[in-house]
Amino acid sequence: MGDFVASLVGGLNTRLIGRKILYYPVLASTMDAARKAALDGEAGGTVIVAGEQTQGRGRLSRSWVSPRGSIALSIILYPEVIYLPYLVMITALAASAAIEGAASLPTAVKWPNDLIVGGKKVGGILIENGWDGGVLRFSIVGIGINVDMEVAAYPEIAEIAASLRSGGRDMRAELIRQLLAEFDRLYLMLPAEGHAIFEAWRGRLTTLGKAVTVVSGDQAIEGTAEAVDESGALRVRKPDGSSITVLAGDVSLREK
Ligand code: BT5
Repeated sequence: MGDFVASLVGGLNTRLIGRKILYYPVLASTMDAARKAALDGEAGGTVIVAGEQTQGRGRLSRSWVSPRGSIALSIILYPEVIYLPYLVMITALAASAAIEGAASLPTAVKWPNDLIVGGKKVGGILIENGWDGGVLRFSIVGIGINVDMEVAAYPEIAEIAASLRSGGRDMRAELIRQLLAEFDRLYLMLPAEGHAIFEAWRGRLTTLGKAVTVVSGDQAIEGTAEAVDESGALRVRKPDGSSITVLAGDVSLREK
């Protein structure tokens, strides 16, 4: 797999993201490896890539299926606090552009963090921040994208998930390269271009205007997804005319 990393690094011409790439054939989760590296002072922009994960995770302690062949990576960042809302937007924009570029498939974003191809989830985003009291020490941006995955072999996601097909070529390296290059470009536009990034992200969302169910713990609230704001929060209009605003970390969303 040395070749894999060499091909990734060799083709990258970024200023910050992926200047250093660490590849591990097997990790529990790239999030934990990246967190540990950040605590050890690893350089910002360093990317941890796993060949496979044995304990990949999503938000709210959910698990992430991450077999060999799929993409699992985490980016170590030391952002300003005011950058935080934009990280999920940048990640979604970079990942969807990379899927469109490398797999030639139209890709949508389902609020807050699902990458959708043909109506199904091909990838997800997980952002975890390291706080020391009120001080932000680091952020870890995790991205998983299914490549050559036999979705039917995983009953828990068989209905909702889909996978890209590499068709024999090294789509994974190409996809990662494009993703890191676009992430680099967008991240280095902060903070000045935050609003433009927000608008591009909003334009990619399939969620707005749809009937949705917001699930938070054992509560389910029905309504219409009405708008997102620049903090990344979603406003849902309930049938009685009142509205609620929900944050990405807290809820899952079912689109009708
Ligand atoms: C996510 O969470 O979608 C974020 C996934 C982030 C994964 C990356 S891989 C690299 C890094 N290291 C990690 O350990 N994680 C990150 P969430 O919105 O909570 O969605 C999780 C739900 O997606 C699960 O409960 C399943 O229903 C579904 N799911 C699990 N594995 C999937 C897969 N491979 N493809 C599509 N859906 C999946």
